[in-house]
Amino acid sequence: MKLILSAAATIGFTALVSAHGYVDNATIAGTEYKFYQPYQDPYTSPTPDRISRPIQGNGPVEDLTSSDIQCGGYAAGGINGSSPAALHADAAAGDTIPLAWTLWPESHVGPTITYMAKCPDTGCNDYMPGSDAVWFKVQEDGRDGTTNTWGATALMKAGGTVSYTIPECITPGYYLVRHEIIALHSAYSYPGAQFYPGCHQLKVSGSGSTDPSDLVSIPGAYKAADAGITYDAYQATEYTIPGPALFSCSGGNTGSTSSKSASPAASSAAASSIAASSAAPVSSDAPASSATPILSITASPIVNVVTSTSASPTAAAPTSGSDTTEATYTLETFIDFLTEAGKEKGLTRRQIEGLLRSLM
Ligand SMILES: *[C@@H]1O[C@H](CO)[C@@H](O)[C@H](O)[C@H]1NC(C)=O
Ligand SMILES: *[C@@H]1O[C@H](CO)[C@@H](O)[C@H](O)[C@H]1NC(C)=O
Ligand SMILES: [Cu+2]
Repeated sequence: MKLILSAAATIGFTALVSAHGYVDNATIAGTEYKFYQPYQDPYTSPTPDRISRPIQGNGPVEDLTSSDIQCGGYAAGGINGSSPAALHADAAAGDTIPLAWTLWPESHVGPTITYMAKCPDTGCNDYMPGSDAVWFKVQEDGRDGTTNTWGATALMKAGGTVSYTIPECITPGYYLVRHEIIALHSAYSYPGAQFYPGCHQLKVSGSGSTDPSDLVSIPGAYKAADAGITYDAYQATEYTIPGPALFSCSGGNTGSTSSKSASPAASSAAASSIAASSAAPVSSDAPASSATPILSITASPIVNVVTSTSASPTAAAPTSGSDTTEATYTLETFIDFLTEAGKEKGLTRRQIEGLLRSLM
């Protein structure tokens, strides 16, 4: 896709990439831990010691078979999976741990899921699970029936958290926790589901003696054809959370906790603020007959695509209306739109973000 953006410098790449989210911090046994900060830690010397493993930006992983799906990473860019963190957070079996995400985009509906894996007795800080089956699921929160309330909904307003509980019965020791959101707004075909995983390290105390069985590997636990991976989120159909059954100390199917709030309204307010827009022409290698869309980008961030005829973009736009000549995107959904369009050309989302970055 050839893309020309001019006068787009009104927004910086930071605005672009901070459109997703990541776990900013967690309060564990009364102590606040800042998590890995993808836009600060790599540029800070010395690198801050964290309990959480590095993530590469906050873009999604889309390949289920990639090592990136374990704890983050950027295999295509030469970073094969994540790497151990320096610290462990002390916690007790039975503790509930709230994970505070940065504001999550409203379009990115989907479940939250959390796994744990036992690390060697020497700790997690030189441990990479690789393809070993070591993971058990401790938290999952999918869709509330056929409503628009999802596990991720609580994170769509400032201050939202997702909590998991360390199973009370597990053997004390070091554990790696893998927590993710799966965004399903483009999941109607595979690849399409977007995974946002991250891992942190715990030292768990307690008197339990259970070592969970039926462990899974990650990658491996999810398949493209799973009902929870290829799923049309725009239909009112029940959702099946992918992966293994939730581990429970009683052997039953309980133990999931997640705070969920009723109102998903927050981010549209942000979207309708600030209007420092600047018009910028965009051309693509779509058929020459199609109208040149005009892009106006505001700091909100909002992208307006206005076409002078009713010619529609090559991929489904997030807004509907066949005669519409103007589509409003958040920057986020605009990138999703470009990614969708770029798929035909074999472009990945990362390449598109990189392309936009190089133009700004
Ligand atoms: C990258 O990770 C995969 C596992 O996902 C592994 O098979 C492969 O050997 C790794 N490559 C390197 C260069 O470490
Ligand atoms: C934790 O992260 C949330 C979400 O980004 C933020 O609102 C909150 O201020 C953070 N807390 C601390 C103590 O940094
Ligand atoms: Cu996205």
